[in-house]
Amino acid sequence: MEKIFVIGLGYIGLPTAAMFSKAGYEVIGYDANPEVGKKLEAGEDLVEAGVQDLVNRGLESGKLRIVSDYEKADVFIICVPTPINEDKTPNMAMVRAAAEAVAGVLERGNTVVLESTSPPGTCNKLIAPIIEEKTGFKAEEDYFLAHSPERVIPGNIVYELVHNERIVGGYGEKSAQKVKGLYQSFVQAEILTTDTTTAEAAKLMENTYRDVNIAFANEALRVAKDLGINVWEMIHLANRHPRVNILTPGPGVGGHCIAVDPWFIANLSPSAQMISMARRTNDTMPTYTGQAIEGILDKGKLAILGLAFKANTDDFRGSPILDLVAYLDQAGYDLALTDPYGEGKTLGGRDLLPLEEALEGADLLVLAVDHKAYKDLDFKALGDKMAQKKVFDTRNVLNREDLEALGFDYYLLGDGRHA
Ligand code: SAJ
Repeated sequence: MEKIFVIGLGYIGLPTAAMFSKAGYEVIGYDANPEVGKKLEAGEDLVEAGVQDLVNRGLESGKLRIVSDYEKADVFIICVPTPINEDKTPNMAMVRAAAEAVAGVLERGNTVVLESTSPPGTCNKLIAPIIEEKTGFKAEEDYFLAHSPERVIPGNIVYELVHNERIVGGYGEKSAQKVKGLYQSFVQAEILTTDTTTAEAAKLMENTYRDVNIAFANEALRVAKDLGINVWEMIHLANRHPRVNILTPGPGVGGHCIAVDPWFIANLSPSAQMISMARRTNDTMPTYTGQAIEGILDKGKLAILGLAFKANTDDFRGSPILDLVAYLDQAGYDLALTDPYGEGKTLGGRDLLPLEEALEGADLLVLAVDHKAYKDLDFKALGDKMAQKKVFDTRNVLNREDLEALGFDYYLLGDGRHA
């Protein structure tokens, strides 16, 4: 069985490595940050539960091992981050470094797969030339090269790795078929083959599609405000049409995918105006939400519940709630932050507090992320701790009647009155 070398042990690289080891391959994991390997060996959990179980099983069986330097293998899978720079251009430094390092150990007949979400042209115009310059090898002739974008949703990674359809874009047909065969070892859904650039663009368009649709929901929120009507009711009714499915408005769009990838397309095609407009609309939402809070309470202590970039994740990278916190900081509020996934963390310049402590003496509870843990809060007990019983629900997940029965003033983002 072939030996697979996975570069980048983040939220995609680790599960991918673990999946291949479960399928029987000998898998070697490498991360430029030596702490990752040390933490895994020390038994620390780095990824969501289902993934961590798979990783632990791989490590215990010896089929998965973590190394601190590049070594020879049959297949190299690049899963490094592709963030954006301040000016919204893609930062390809980590892909470039990985390609250079792979070129240092690559042998004729090996396979190179790029999983990282990347601007169209990355395989053909960045990776292939780096490898050719260093080794003289030509893609498709001397080694196989393909892009197979990850498509899994944080929170359900193991299931989606196996059950989502997968795209494999080959430098040529031989590369596409070779890499399709690899992923068939654990993917149970169809694997669709194409060329590298089409695969790169398709992945970006998937996330851009979602971003544009969320921006539409956030614009609906503003329309509802101008009309003085409740956006949630309006969307609920519109969505009863068989061909309408408006997404959910909220305090912002974050993470390292949806809020980033559309820029890769917008940069390439300045004529694609809707894409950058949608990005900007979504980026205004933390400020919009902060202004709504100012309309409810002009000063005092705010308890912010939820800091993660979305519900039920411990991922705080690029969270729009951190932008909201920065806005509220500037506006002079006293802030107490809490998140069930952030125990012991320092975010937004503050140590995260246990829930009850954050609520102590608060004038307004801001439900910022709809974590499952917040569905069954004991509002009676929490309200007793607060200085004023006021709650601002930015996700439309709390029950107005129940809260009002407990003596709370209930405010809702998108109710047409407050925001
Ligand atoms: N959000 C809204 N309203 C919505 C849906 C989401 O405000 O209706 C916000 C979330 O709160 C979050 C952000 O958008 O801040 C992004 O969350 P998400 O659940 O839409 O997406 P991600 O970033 O967790 O994962 C996406 C997925 N892409 C698509 O659904 C097209 C996933 O399949 C990709 O693999 C992932 O990006 C990636 O890695 O590219």
